[in-house]
Amino acid sequence: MKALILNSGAGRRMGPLSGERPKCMTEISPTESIIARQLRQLSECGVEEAVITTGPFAAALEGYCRALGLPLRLTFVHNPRWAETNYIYSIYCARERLRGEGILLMHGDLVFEESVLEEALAAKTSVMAVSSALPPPQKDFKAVIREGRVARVGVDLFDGAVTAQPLYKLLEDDWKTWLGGIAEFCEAGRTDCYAEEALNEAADRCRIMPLDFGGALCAEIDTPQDLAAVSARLKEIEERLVYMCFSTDVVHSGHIAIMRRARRLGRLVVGVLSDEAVASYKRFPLVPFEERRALFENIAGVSRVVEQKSLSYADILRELRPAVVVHGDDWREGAQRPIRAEVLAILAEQGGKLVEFPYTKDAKLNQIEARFREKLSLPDVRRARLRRLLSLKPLVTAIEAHNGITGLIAEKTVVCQEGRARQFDAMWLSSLCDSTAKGKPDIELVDMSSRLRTADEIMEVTTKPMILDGDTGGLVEHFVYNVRTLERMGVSAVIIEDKTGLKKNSLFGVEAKQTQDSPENFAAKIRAGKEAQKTRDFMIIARIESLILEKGVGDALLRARAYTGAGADGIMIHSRKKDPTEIFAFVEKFRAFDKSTPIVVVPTSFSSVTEEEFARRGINIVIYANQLTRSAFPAMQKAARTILERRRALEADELCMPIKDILTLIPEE
Ligand code: SPV
Ligand code: MG
Repeated sequence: MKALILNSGAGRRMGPLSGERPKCMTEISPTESIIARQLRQLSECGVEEAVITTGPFAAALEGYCRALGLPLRLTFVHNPRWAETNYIYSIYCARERLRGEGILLMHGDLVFEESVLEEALAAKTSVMAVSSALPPPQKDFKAVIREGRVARVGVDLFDGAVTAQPLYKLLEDDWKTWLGGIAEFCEAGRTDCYAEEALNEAADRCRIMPLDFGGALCAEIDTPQDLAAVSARLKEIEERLVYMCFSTDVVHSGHIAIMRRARRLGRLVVGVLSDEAVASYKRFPLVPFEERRALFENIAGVSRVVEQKSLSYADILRELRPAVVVHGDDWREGAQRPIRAEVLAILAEQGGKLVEFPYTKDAKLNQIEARFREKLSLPDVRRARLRRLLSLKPLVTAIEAHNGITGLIAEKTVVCQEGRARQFDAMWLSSLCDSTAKGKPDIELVDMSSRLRTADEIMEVTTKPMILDGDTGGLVEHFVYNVRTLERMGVSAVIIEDKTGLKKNSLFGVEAKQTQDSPENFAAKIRAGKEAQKTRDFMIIARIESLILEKGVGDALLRARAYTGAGADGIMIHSRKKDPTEIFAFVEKFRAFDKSTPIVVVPTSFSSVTEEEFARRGINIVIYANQLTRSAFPAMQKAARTILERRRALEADELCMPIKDILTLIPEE
């Protein structure tokens, strides 16, 4: 869209300020004049061409504007009769340059906030800037609004008129009508009136809607008093704190553009989401917090970078009390909706406002995200992340996965509650579920080659860290090989249990004959594994079966000391009792002499205990070891039974996911 800026007037009311140069060259801030600000704003908003009418000091104005070097095509049209005519005649002089398209029309002494210009440009209809918040001025423009349209514009209207400013966005038809009226006026010699008189005569053929800028800045500078008031407002706007938060690892052109727009609203403070908060709602950040912070600190126009520690804005908004929060409008729907609602409530309390820019889905960004995901699934990157998470979070959660689809559920399931997003941190490759999926008992019958194939299948479609259930670890001679294989694959941890001989699932307890290894033998296995491993990231976690085999907390503690002494990177304490008392007794006593070794629990039996309680008691990893398998099987059985009973599939349909959903469940990349 083309802009038309009217600068042919003498600006006499400015006194000496317009004595040697056009009024529009008056400085309104230490760095900008009225016209420099207008032209910058236009080019920043995507306007490519401006037609400027000139009067006195035409050459000086043209030279000045061109020297600004803005990416705008500039055309200057001189009104030779500027001293005796009004701007209606300047428009008439420029008419040949203004035909055939819509126009953004403004007076050369108008100063406005970007939001006003942006809204005008975004309007689907022709608009004129009006304010319902400001009292109608005595001398300046007012508009009469009738049936939602601008019916008359002038300085002498009073009854029911609202404040108006000479900033119009005119669609081609409306502009053509008005321009035609201007030509008729001028050709009839009526050159000493406002162009709006021609508009008023044609008003019933135009559809110009009021664009209410409320209390935002949009004002003409006619006098030195106006200048002082506008300059003070601009200073205020510049100081206004504008906040926006990013979770991204890469800053691309879309982010720069939105920051540039945000910066125009005031002093931009950028929040960078903490690693933990990013990991909780999106995926693990590839670039750690400190580097992300540095990234934003080095972006022009960002005045300060702060850490936002949670997805909820509540704490940071209460601390910073920004006048404006900026966000893409994509958060109006979906998981972030409650977070937006909370932001709106706090801003209402604090007298701030939310500005939302249209969110554009960026194909390039999707590609970057896909590449990041690939990177997150690389062995070195994935392996290290369990330790990273343990250092970041008081409690890490893992859920079982036994094939690609359960891996995807572990990867992608997110719930948002009370301004927080929750997802699982890691995956547990359970021997029970891997065996069950193959219709086999959990007795180390599914051998390590098969288990590794399952691990690989899951890893192919996920990025989260994997903890592998290593059963007894097998023979020491085999275990050391397996440790290296797991490391190479990018598995983060293996948990081996201190049993020997034919292992049966622990949840049988003493009902099945099971033998516990001696603490010395098992410690030796751990030591051999630790010596074999090549990276520092990989973890060998020792699982103590003393409580399962009813040997008591004392035996478990003895073993815990031996295993950590042998280099175990974590202790898993298991129990099949509903009552967690024994588990908690172990944890308390263990923590009395070991504050840091991570403790793992599998609350299949003691499932009533919450994560908050585990964390409070000093437990670091909670594994939900079999819930996906146990929930899927009854559903499958029920569908199978229903079909058999009804001898058709209709009744089973309501138990099933729609075909459309299953086809799109896994998008093609
Ligand atoms: C598994 O999930 O295979 C486990 C945990 O080893 S448990 O079944 O509780 O023994
Ligand atoms: Mg197992």
